[in-house]
Amino acid sequence: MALLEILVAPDPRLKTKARPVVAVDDRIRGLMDDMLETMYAAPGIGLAAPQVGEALRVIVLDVSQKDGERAPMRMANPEIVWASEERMPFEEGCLSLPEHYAEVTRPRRVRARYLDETGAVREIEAEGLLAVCLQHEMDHLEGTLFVDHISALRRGMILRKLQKHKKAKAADRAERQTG
Ligand code: K1U
Ligand code: ZN
Repeated sequence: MALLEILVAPDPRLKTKARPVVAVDDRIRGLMDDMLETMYAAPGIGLAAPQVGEALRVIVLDVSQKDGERAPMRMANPEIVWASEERMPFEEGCLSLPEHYAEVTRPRRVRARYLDETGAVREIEAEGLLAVCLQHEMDHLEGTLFVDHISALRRGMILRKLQKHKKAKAADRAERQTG
C-alpha cells in the first residue's frame, strides 16, 4: 500500500470529468487500497480518484465513528439511482480545499448503485453523513467541488487564498533547494 499525494485546488485535474472503470482488476483494487490508506492518514471520511490525480470513477468512504471499528467502502462507477425530495444542509469540508468549509444543501437520502472491489453490482441506501459524503465524492467524479455549490464571490475568495498559499509553499521549497 502507498500514501498518495492529494491535489489541492485550484488544479485543472480536479475540474475534469472522470472516465468509467472498464473492469475492477488488481490495479483498481490497489488504487482503492492506496486511496483508503491516504484517506485515513489525512484524516478524512472520503476520497475520490481525481483527488489523487487518477481520472477514474473510483471513490472510497468510511463514515464510521472515530473510536469504533473501521468500515471502509470501495466503489467503482457509482451512480445515484434515487434521491429524496427532502434536502438537508451540511457544513462540508474537502481534503482538496484544506481549512475551508461551507454549508451545502443536498438530498437527505439517496440510493446508489456501484461495483464493489470484486466487480459485483451493489446498491446502497444512504442518509445523513453517508449520503452527504457519497454525493460529495460523486461530485468529484464530475469535476465539481463543494465551492461550486456556493456563491461565486465566496468561491473566488477561497480559491485565491489556496492559490496564494500554494505559491508561497513553492517559493519556500525553491528557496530551501537553492540554499
Ligand atoms: O472528498 C474529500 O475531500 C473528503 C472529505 C469528505 C467530506 C467531508 C465532509 C462533508 C462532505 C464530504 C473529508 O473527509 S474532509 C475531512 C473531514 O470531514 C473529517 C476529517 C476527520 C474526521 C472527521 C471528518
Ligand atoms: Zn472533496
